Amino acid sequence: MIIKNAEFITSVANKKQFIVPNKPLIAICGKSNVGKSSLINALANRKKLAKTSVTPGRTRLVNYFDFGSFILADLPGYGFAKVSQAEKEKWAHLLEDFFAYSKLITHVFSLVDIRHKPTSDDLQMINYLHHYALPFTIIATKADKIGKTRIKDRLKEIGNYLAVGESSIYPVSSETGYGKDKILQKIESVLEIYNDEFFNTTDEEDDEETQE
Ligand SMILES: Nc1nc2c(ncn2[C@@H]2O[C@H](COP(=O)(O)OP(=O)(O)O)[C@@H](O)[C@H]2O)c(=O)[nH]1
Ligand SMILES: [Mg+2]
Repeated sequence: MIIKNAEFITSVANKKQFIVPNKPLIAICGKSNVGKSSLINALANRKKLAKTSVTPGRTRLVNYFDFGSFILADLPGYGFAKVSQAEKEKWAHLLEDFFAYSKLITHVFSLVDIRHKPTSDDLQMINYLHHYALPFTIIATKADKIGKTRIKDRLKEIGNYLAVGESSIYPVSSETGYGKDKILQKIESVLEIYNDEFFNTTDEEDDEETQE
């Protein structure tokens, strides 16, 4: 899959502004500074589509990007220590609101730093995803920061901690492009499932649901 002409759509600050997508929507979540914006830029082959930052914790908005055959939503990063409690709660609410509209979300990429043990916030995020029955994939970022021979061990540890199979964690480096192909393949399969479901939904099935 080749991405051409990815474009910024809009930034929103509350649930009233969430966009109702007419195509698959993939959300990207993870703590501040884990590399969400960098991954979006890497996937889009653009340097400055999503603003990356050296000062973490600045994005408290949901940023939407049009990738042609799907939409990417860059979610506000969590777990940034140096903000007030009130500010943290605002972010938490925005995230909760976002996931509560789970019907609008086709898939979630949940990012963790490959170098570190996932935080309790990361674990809570995975629990949210389970709670809302959202299909998700764990992506381990900044793979260039460790030796290639260490990648497998790191995935194993992260997988153990988050209770997901290590083979379903995707290592990536937005810096070198390592692992990007696998993520694009994953996106392709997510889009296929979406389209299959879309075309297989008949009126008959809808009727059955409303009678239950
Ligand atoms: N070496 C390396 N640095 C990265 C990678 N991804 C992100 N970074 C750096 O990590 C910092 C935070 O990245 P950003 O994408 O803004 O994180 P976000 O807060 O999750 O959106 C920036 O300084 C990036 O340059 C990566 O794959 N490799
Ligand atoms: Mg960002």
